[in-house]
Amino acid sequence: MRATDLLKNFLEKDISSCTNSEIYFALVKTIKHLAKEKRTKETKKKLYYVSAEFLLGRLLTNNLLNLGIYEEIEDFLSKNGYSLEKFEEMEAEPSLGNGGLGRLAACFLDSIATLNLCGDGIGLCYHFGLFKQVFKDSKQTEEINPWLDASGFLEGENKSYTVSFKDFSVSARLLNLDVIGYMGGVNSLRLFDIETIDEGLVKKGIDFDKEDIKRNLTLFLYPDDSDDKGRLLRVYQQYFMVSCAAQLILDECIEKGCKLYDLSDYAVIQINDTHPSMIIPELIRLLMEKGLSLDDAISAVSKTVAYTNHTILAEALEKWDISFLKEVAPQIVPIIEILDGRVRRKFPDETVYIIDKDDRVHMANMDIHYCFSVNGVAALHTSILKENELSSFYKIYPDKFNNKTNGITFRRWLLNSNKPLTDLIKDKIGNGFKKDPAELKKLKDYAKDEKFLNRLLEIKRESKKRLCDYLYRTQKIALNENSVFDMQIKRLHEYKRQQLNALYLIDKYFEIKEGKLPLRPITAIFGAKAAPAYTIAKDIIHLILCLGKLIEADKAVSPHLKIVMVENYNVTIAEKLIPACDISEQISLASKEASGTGNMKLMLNGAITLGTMDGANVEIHKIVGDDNIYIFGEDSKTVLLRYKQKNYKSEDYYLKNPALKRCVDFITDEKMKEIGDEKSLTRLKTELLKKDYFMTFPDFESYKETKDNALSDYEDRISWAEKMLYNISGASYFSSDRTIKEYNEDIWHLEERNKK
Ligand code: 26Q
Repeated sequence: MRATDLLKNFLEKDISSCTNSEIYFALVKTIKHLAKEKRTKETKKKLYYVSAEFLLGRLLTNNLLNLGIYEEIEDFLSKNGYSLEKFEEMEAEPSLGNGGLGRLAACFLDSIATLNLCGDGIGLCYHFGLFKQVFKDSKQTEEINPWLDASGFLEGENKSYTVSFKDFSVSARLLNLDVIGYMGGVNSLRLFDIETIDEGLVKKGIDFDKEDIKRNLTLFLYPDDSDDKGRLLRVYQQYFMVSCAAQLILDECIEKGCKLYDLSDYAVIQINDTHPSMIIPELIRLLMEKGLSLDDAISAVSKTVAYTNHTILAEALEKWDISFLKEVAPQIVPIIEILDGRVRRKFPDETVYIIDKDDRVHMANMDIHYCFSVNGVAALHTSILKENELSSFYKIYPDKFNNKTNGITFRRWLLNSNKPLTDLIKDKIGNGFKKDPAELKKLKDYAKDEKFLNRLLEIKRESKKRLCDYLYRTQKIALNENSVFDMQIKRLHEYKRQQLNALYLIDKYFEIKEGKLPLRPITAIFGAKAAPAYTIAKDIIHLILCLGKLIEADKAVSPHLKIVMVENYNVTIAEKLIPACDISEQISLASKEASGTGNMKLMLNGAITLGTMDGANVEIHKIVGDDNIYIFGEDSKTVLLRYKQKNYKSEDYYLKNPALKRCVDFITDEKMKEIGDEKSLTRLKTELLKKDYFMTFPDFESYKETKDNALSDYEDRISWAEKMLYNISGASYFSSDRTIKEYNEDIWHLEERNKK
């Protein structure tokens, strides 16, 4: 049956007498029906991608596109006087992720299904997910973000598991979400919840009783982990997730005829960072319960689980006090002790122990010893893991280590979010790139085609105009569409150095005051949430919002410079921002950003990167070449050496460089204190002067010079368009289809599924 006929059936009456909500839910039903029809038999071996986060974004239009019925439905609706956009906007974005790691998991699910591989995601169904960011008095405040009722895509399943904690147990409820590949297969995202959840537990903002585990377990994603109660709750969540996952995986494998010692013939489990690490002892425990010997259980699990590392920040590597694990799930503690004992007997080097001398369990260490694959997420990141952070492990297990440079799905980040650019590309090189991203390279043939380059510029202009309308309509933010759009959109963290960008903008403010006007007005756009307990990150948000206000009110400066921070940056807003970006800020301290994926989305949409030699920027640089990217700052070797020498003093740079000093001092200038909170601004300034752990100051000069070069190059519109073209075509490498093919060839070894 055609999609429109199905839709009409689900509407049950003539569309003209339906409410918007009836139409929305009929659309959802149509999608679910078609997904069910498309499902085919599973292959013997299946991938389970276990992750505490899946940052999916809205599903409606992406699903229509992937099913190949977008145009048909759009046509039908418009003939009846509706725009599809209206229904798109009714969907609440699932709130199941923080940032890069969660979004990567979502891109991977899309590519796995598109490539017709059999692989499900497993995670948790957080009712309020990540908080909603609301600005009050130029500060971030946090509110709950309910999304479940307004989605419609989740379906309850008739499966339930029991998870036992030390003093009590909970019943798990399984929810299913169809993952529909682009002209490909259909898989599932399986999300676990508890039966006894109580949304009423949430008091003011995002406060709730952190000790009432039976009622709070799946309320929030990563509850505040700045105190022990929050940390303990996080361990409860993790154990709940992996215990459900392990039970589900074993059930499915047994159903297919698995005898358990041959588990790795039926399952491969990719764990997304260390958050699901407890799946290793939990699976060993369950296999032994089902009759396997300890040795056989350890061997079966070690052949099945693979680990991806997403960070080299020491503070983000999870270590849990063994007392926490004893409090939550004492049944896995003896197994962890056995695993650690085996390591200790084999290796003299204390740094590779799982349990350290302070009785803390190093989750990554357990993963590396007992997984068959360990991968980093960009070439530089993987080599830093091998040579620095994890070098003692690399010596022991050189063959386990491999790199899988991240990627993004072009369906969401080009086909769906930038239709005019998609059409232009299609006109030039045909439709092939939609299934085979390598075909994007063909665009290079048009590097000297002025007509094509002008069209690229025109599309960028139109996207900027659309963004202006959207931001005005939704957030009352008014932008000058003829200015340069410079964007830094990512989680707020000191290592990402939003503060460096802010210092540049203060410098620009001074220049304008002195009469040195930019060639064209500049709009600096930020989008970022800070972790609720991360004080300095919130201070940086405060600084940016105050600067924005100060400049807005200064009539001499405001025609030339505007600073805005969009509220509650999420996937939905990213899809509007990215097509409109001219300059993509990727300015992390070299060695600290594992990969970055926003950098890939922005280049794919014709933004030019201004960045350090960090994460995947290094590979972007290699692909597009010096002329098509703006690289500045110290490289990772210099930075790592400085950390080793422990002799960095930010104050030296401040005292040596009057321009820098003037910008830093301005943070607590009288004008700023009039607008902002003196305590917060002073704290931030002191942090920079006395610590600056992420070394903002040494890169200030080269950042300023390089950014000013980019702004001046921008004025040669045709040569800028050529840079855009090289970025769009070079982005082909960063398709998550390429990444997933590599995972499959090197780690998973899944066969393709039969197609319908
Ligand atoms: C750990 C312990 C306690 C509480 C929270 C956490 C925690 C939570 C989230 C640790 C890490 C995360 C998220 C990390 C993340 O998003 N990493 C990003 O992963 C991307 C995908 O690989 C990379 O592109 C980014 O460079 C990396 O920062």
